[in-house]
Amino acid sequence: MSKYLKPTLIASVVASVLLAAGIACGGAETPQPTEEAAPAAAATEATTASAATAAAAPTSTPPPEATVRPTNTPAPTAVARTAATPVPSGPAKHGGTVNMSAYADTKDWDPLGSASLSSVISYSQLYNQLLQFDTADTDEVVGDLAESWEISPDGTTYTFNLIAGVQWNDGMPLTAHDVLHTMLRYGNPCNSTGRSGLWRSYVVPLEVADREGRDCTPTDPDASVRAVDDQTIEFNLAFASGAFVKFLAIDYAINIIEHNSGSGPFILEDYQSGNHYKVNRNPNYFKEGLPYFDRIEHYIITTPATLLAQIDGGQIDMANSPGSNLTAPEVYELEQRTNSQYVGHDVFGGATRGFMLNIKREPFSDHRVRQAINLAIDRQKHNARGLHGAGRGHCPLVGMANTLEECVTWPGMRPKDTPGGQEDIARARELLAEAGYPDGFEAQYTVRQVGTYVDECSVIKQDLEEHLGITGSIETLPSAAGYAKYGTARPADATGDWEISCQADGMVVLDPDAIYGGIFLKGGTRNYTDWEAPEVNAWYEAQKVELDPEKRREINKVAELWLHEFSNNHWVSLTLGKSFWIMNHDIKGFSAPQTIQYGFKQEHLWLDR
Ligand SMILES: *[C@@H]1O[C@H](CO)[C@@H](O)[C@H](O)[C@H]1NC(C)=O
Ligand SMILES: *[C@@H]1O[C@H](CO)[C@@H](O)[C@H](O)[C@H]1NC(C)=O
Ligand SMILES: *[C@@H]1O[C@H](CO)[C@@H](O)[C@H](O)[C@H]1NC(C)=O
Ligand SMILES: CC(=O)N[C@H]1CO[C@H](CO)[C@@H](O)[C@@H]1O
Repeated sequence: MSKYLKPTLIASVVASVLLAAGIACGGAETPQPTEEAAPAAAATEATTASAATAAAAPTSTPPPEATVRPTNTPAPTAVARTAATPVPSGPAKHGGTVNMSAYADTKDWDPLGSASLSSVISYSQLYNQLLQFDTADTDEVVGDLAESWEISPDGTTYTFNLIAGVQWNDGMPLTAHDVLHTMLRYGNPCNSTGRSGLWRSYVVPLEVADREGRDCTPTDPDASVRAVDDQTIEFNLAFASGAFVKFLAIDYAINIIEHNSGSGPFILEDYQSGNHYKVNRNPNYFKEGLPYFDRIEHYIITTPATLLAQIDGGQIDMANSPGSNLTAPEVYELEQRTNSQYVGHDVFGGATRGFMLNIKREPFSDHRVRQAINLAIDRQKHNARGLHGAGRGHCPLVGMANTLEECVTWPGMRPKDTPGGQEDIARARELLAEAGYPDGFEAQYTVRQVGTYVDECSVIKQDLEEHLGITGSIETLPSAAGYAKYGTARPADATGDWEISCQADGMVVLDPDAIYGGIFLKGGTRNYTDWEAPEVNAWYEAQKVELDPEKRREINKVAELWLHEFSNNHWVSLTLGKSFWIMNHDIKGFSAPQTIQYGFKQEHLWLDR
């Protein structure tokens, strides 16, 4: 058992959280949020998370030092970071054509047709959302089409007032009925949720006539979302939630229905599948003075080498997202080589790196084996060698519950070359011996050929071999084949064809709901073995309705400690990865978003050339 949280303690903590949940539900009845209060609550929550990010954010800070350890993993090239983040200079200027690189083509121009990152970075600038993340304070939710909004006293009805006079590009007025049609399409249970419909897990579920028989006509749409009049739209939530507005503010939650032309800052002029797409400034854009660029030409450049060559040749001004597939050393070298003419802006919250243990198969069905693995893994080494020192945050809720400073002192988190770290390894060996594997065992690793996943997996394997005698080989698979293999563990009567999988979970918004929903709840995208824990379900339910950010954090702290303690868990949390949004120093007005999943309208950027 863990030295720092005894089972009896866990039980009493669970009880007190359940109690707190009861209080929280009662508390929700007390008069609530004014128009500003609730969005601010959500923003505060995000701010606390970003406070941790901020420490690591200045680009002039050298990357964390690598833990040096004899190993056959290719050591990262040590490159000092010299570039400073450009500060906006002078008043914004209009005009200019900017060349951007896209790391992949779009699958669709209809947001509901594809909710993948590669698609949203393409179509986002053509449309608007009801809400968006502020382009300067990127953790704050502000209106996009909505001019203001009100929240009912019990926190479950959100009423959005649209900005008057907004038009579709074809000149037709954009009304609340258009927004409603879009939302009903996203919310329809006949369609997959995708990211465009993530908000729908907060709203009273939309019922349809006969889902099995494909009669997807909503029976009582008003129960979920309704147009009050031409300018007003109302959402009915199933429970009060501070996170709801964040999911409505991501670029995926876009309006398009009935008017293929959109209402956004740019208009698509030319698209050549697999090659480029070019957009022009919308001269009738409803936001006075925006956008600044006259034209953006997006070139689809899928390989990092080609991207670097084009940047060196001066043909690319910026990437259109942080998904450029360049490693940290490649970015730092680019900054040095160009004397900071090009800067890689740090974007955290991209993906929580971890690895999955197949709890349906021996020996991982024994929680002592999983506990031992969680204690023996070297997080610092994973960050240094797998992510070239560019990651941060090693606990399950990545700084949104316990602070990174707190959790780095926990067993399993402590650097392995410290007395605490050595103790962790010794305890891990004891646990493995108790489980009947004093000399370790052989395991199969599976990893998808994506980004740096394969390198990261070899670091993980080395650790477990060195510290616990767990040997085995790494199977690398193309992305889709890897997912298919993970899926073999889904059926109730199957154990699956994999044992340890090196994987990440991309967070759409930096909110605990996103991590629970992705990894720690039944039905989660990264929950391939249908792992489920009643304690976690209770904590999740309690924190999701808690509107007070501090109270919510307290619940999540307890949950996080329990998850990390690993008396029952399936996902070993490692590192929150970082991505880099590359742009020429003379592109101004940029503030890095909190995750790699939003901030693609580019209406606020301008060229100082
Ligand atoms: C489901 O999504 C498609 C777009 O992929 C859309 O055309 C269709 O209307 C949606 N179906 C329903 C029932 O909303
Ligand atoms: C943008 O890219 C195109 C195609 O590579 C090139 O012809 C053009 O010169 C580039 N523009 C700038 C400003 O670099
Ligand atoms: C490039 O990055 C994107 C997003 O991070 C990812 O989906 C894609 O698989 C990566 N491509 C390669 C070749 O690693
Ligand atoms: C039993 C169960 O809830 N399984 C779900 C696991 O998650 C996937 C989604 O990623 C669902 O399709 C399964 O139904």
